[in-house]
Amino acid sequence: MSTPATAETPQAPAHRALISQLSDDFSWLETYCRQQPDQAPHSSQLRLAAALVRNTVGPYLDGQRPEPLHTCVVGGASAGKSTVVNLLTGSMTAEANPQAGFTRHPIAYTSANGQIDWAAHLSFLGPLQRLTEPAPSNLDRDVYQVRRVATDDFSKSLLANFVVWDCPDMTTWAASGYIPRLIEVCGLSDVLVYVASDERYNDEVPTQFLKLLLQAGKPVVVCLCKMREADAQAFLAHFKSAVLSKLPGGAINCLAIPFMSAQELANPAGKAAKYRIQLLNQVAVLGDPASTARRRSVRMATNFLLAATDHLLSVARKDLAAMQNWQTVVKAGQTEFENRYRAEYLNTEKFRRFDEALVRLLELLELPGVGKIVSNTLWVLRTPYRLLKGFLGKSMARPDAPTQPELPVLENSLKGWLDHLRKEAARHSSAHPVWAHIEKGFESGGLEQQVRERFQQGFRSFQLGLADEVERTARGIYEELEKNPVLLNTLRGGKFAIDMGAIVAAVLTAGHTVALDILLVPVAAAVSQQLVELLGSKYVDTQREQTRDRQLALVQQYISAPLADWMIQWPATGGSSFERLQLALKRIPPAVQALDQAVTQKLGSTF
Ligand SMILES: Nc1nc2c(ncn2[C@@H]2O[C@H](COP(=O)(O)OP(=O)(O)OP(=O)(O)O)[C@@H](O)[C@H]2O)c(=O)[nH]1
Ligand SMILES: [Mg+2]
Repeated sequence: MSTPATAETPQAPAHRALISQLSDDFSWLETYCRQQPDQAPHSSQLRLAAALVRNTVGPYLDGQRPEPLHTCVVGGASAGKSTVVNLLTGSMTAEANPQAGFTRHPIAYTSANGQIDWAAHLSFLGPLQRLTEPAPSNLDRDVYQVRRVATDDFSKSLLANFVVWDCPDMTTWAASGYIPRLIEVCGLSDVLVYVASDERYNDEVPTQFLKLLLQAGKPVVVCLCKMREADAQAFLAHFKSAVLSKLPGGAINCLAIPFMSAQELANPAGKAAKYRIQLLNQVAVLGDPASTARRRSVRMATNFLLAATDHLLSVARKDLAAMQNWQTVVKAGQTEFENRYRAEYLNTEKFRRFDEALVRLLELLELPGVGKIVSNTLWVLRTPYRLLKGFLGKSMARPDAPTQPELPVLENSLKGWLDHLRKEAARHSSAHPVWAHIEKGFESGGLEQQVRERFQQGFRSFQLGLADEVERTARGIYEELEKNPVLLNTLRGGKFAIDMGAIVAAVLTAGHTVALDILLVPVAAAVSQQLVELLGSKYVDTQREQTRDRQLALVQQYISAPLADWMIQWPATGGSSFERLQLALKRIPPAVQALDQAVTQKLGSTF
């Protein structure tokens, strides 16, 4: 069944950008992972993810038609893969060879007159280059080749719909170098043929590989080879119970191809036909109709990506934990820096301007005009109080603790912060490369110098921000009142009422004793004044304290917070691998979601 090529949709470029970014990010993580000795299985999964994106999902979203489907023959070294490929194509073109690990790069077999425009798709098979000249299958390079085969009646029916891929193994000592080639083609495949021989059917590495393919939702046909014909059924049953039953489910068909004679091997389309036909049928049924098979491949690919994203990104878990630790240490240093600034500078700073503001505030509360006479009278009455207060103030006041200058306090606090970070970096440097990178930054990378420069910039901005903050707040104390005559008059009236109330109370208390009046009235005037001053200074002190808080907030805003943010990000900047890592980690989850949505939209309701 054939589906016409879909005209390119207007969204295609957006899909392409998404596909290329996502496969790049997975590929970068794969390379990153390969550098870490304990992460080898993980790198295979990442490679499969990248391969699914660029070889299955990308072409589908670009409107590539489903035919031909791709079937890939995989398995351990010498399992009989190339032999099975020959059965599938009905020819002897795949080099079966007793040397284990003979096939070294993927080779596609297509019918003599088959289209090969599928290979022209952008980023097809990622880094694998297509060979333009024929080469033997043991050529060990990041390449693939396409071979055309003459078809007989049976293979015509298969090769009309399928490209058959012969793949390298994953089990020889050399395989670690070319496993990525194998996985790249697996990402492309719509149907997999997994080959295992009677001797090595239960080996750990190929079984793990089969598991990965099943997890990715690939339909798999298992071909068990080389056993004695009489043992075939028992062997199949044993493989199912010993191997398959422990693996995640999947569309699996299982068949046996007993040990063939040399004549059968040499004539796959004729003498080996009885084995061949059942194999062809099993593969063909999984690809019928092709459009359904391809849609299933695409759906399974995005399902796998969605389900596996967290696990795929867990390669970076240790790195993230180290970055997190660094962040915690930097933040703790920031708090310490701010506490020192508060204790050593802000708490010792008197903000004298507020004392002047208090004087102005009290002056304002005096009555103007006719009231001035009353005010002056009260002023005279309070003379003894003023003199006494002045005397007591002078004799009791303790000398002010000298205020430390602000910049040196900040510089010392910064020094303490940086010293602590340097020590922590040295302490953890052997635990993780992020810390080693930071230690190197301190030792030779000019990290400290850069922090100091940023501090100076921040300090300048802080001073600008602060410029008349204190002055403005202090002035605000009386200016607000000046601008609000109703409130001002109410307060003045209130103060006057307190003064008068106090005096009247004094006169009433003294009765007709003039001498007592002369004593009590100034005392009452003084008490009422003391009360007003107390309220005024309380208000001004609150403003002073709030100014301290505001100043600390400004230090945070202009100096400590930007410095902390910059230092936290530092390991992930300047083109370091941690920068690329963070970028990949940030972009992959939303990209997988977007890809899934695009696929869901295009697939419609059937999948
Ligand atoms: N006589 C006989 N030999 C077989 C049979 N199946 C495979 N062989 C031989 O076993 C050897 C390995 O088979 P291949 O098909 O090359 O195996 P492969 O999995 O492609 O091996 P690599 O590419 O090296 O990983 C070859 O010499 C085959 O001729 C069989 O049924 N009968
Ligand atoms: Mg081979």
